[in-house]
Amino acid sequence: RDLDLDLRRAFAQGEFELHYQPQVDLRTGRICGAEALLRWRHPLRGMVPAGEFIELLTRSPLGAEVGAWVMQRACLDAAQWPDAETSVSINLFPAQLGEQLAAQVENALAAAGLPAERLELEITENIALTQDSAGAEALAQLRSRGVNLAFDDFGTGYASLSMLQRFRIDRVKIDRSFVSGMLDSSEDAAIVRWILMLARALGLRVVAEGVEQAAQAEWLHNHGCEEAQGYLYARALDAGTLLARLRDQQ
Ligand code: G
Ligand code: G
Ligand code: MN
Ligand code: NA
Repeated sequence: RDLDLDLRRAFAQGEFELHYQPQVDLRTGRICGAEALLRWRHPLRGMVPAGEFIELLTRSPLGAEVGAWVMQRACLDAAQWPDAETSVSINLFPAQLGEQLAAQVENALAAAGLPAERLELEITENIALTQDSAGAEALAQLRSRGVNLAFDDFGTGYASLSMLQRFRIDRVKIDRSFVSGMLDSSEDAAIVRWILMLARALGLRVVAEGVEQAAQAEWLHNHGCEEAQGYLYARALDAGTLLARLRDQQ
């Protein structure tokens, strides 16, 4: 069975969906943003676990097409959200990073009528290190237009610090491996405290990923972290469910 072919067919048949995991303001408990996460609803197999296809898309040229669709879909969905402050975050595929990225993002924003400030692009070190300079330029250009840039999985890479030197960004996402260990391991706690300090010194916002327990949220809040994302608040929700939640908190 050729999974790559399966993916092409699935994409062509509209089996991909975007779900959204809320990001919560730790002071108020309100949803202030959401990360778009790709889901595959197979007609026979049901929901295919992300681990079985996203890694493959990441290495496939199909990633460029799926990534462009994600961009459009996420901007259209976010334009429906009732609070004009709620941001949407998108994970970029490596194949999206090139000079065409700026036009792709501008077109998606324009088609949806979404202000650039409401969009955040998440990049991993993996992506940033393999990219060409045209991709880096496109990111810088988009940022000067108001689009936000975030480092995903911050702290897990080999070059987290030099990444901060090379890219102007707005926010870091503390990887969930640190958050999950934080209350039991003094090393993990020290790393999280250090990321928060570093971010403050650099004027970056921070969101902690993988928050599953109220005690973790409280610890993060007490240490100056503004936002959190994780199963404590919600898993990724389908677009309709997220919209209903956002309306409820209006
Ligand atoms: O959603 P989890 O739900 O299991 O996602 C697994 C991995 O897939 C994460 O690392 C996440 O960043 C990545 N991922 C999910 N959706 C997308 C997407 O739309 N684009 C890219 N590039 N990665 C995604
Ligand atoms: O790599 P990225 O950060 O984009 O990955 C997001 C992934 O993290 C998705 O697979 C999502 O389902 C998963 N995730 C989100 N919240 C939690 C959580 O609280 N605990 C765990 N274990 N995984 C989470
Ligand atoms: Mn992410
Ligand atoms: Na992450």
